[in-house]
Amino acid sequence: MAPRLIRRIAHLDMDAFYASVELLRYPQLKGLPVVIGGGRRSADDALLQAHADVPLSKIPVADFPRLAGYTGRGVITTATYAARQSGVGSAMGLMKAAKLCPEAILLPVDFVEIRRYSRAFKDIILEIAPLMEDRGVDEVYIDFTEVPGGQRDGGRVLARLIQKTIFQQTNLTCSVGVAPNKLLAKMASEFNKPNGIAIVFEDDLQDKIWPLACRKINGIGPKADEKLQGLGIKTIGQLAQQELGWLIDHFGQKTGAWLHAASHGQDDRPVELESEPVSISRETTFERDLHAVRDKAELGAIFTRLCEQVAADLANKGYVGKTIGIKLRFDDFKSVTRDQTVEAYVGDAKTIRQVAGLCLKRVPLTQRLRLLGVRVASLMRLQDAADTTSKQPLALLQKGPIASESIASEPQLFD
Ligand code: TTP
Ligand code: MG
Ligand code: MG
Repeated sequence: MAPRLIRRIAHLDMDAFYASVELLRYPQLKGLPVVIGGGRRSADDALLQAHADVPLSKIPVADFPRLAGYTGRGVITTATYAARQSGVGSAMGLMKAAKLCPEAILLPVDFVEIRRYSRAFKDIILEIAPLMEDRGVDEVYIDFTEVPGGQRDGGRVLARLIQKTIFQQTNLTCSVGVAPNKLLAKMASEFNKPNGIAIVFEDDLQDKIWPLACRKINGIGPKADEKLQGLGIKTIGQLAQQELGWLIDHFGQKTGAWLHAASHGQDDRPVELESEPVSISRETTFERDLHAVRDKAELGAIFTRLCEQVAADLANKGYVGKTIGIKLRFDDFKSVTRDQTVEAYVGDAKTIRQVAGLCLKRVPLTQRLRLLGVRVASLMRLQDAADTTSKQPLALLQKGPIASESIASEPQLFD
């Protein structure tokens, strides 16, 4: 008989993620205090310009901008572990950090690179363990229960395989916690950071979880923590000693019951699979109905803004698309949609605006409009598209359906 499977859930979190991604292009900074934060500054541009003739990895360490003397309102998004030794970390003001660690190197965030590596490490995990829940830019939950190696040594064997494969393919390190549920796995992934693995079983509750501060429970924020402290409860163990009824009296039915369960390490939330979006769209209902001719300027500006928002959403989620469409609702509440499929995958606001503009020409615009929407569908991940897309996304524009004469003679919006 096959051995009974016990529920094993992993939480994987990349180490000093934004900073580690920068170190991939500047490996000479490895082991040094580096903080990421603020916008791109003249100092960053100057660095690149002054060394335009050498590879990034050859820029001398001495030439990088330092925190010392920083003035401004920027905050740290993250810091390397070397910098954390000086007490700096996420969300701290850069000016304060400059006092604690003036020699730290200060670099801006490169969101395009961040998204690329975020997608890359998740794709690597999916190849090995398909039950993955995306929890943001640098972390995921993975259901190890039925994956080969997921039970061996409490999940350590599979955790090590994933960790090693991510490192081999990206040069990035991560930390993994494997536990009976998401709640405990999330805590465990921090136990041995960076580049660590921690295994937690139900029986470890008292030794490994109860001594921790209540704040370590994902879901207990600063406010709840303050209230707990006010009631004399500092650790998860102290929380676990409270009667359920007492917790409900102080925190209400829902939160009280949750605090009770969490302090006892109970959590039965499933790992929810990533679902691929079918389309990405934005629409807006106007404050007053707008007319294609009389309100042309206002409508044009709204149309452009919608296209920019869709382009930003696509970029944030890491997609490009081939089918661009519009939706209109008239003052009598009738709606129409038009779309057009182009040859190459696109994602930039300008191209979306151009193609959506062509779609709009196919609609008679004699009635007032209540709503305008822009949608991009037939999506592909940016990363996959980069390999297949030709570099001439605009050749397509001639290929779409041409507005008929009668429609073309109607008022034209947004040419
Ligand atoms: P975290 O996983 O919280 O931190 P981290 O990956 O930098 O470091 P650790 O090794 O402790 O996991 O956050 C992931 C990224 O999210 C981080 O690299 C930068 C960004 N971030 C912010 O922009 N602001 C913040 O306040 C935090 C906490 C993170
Ligand atoms: Mg992290
Ligand atoms: Mg994280």
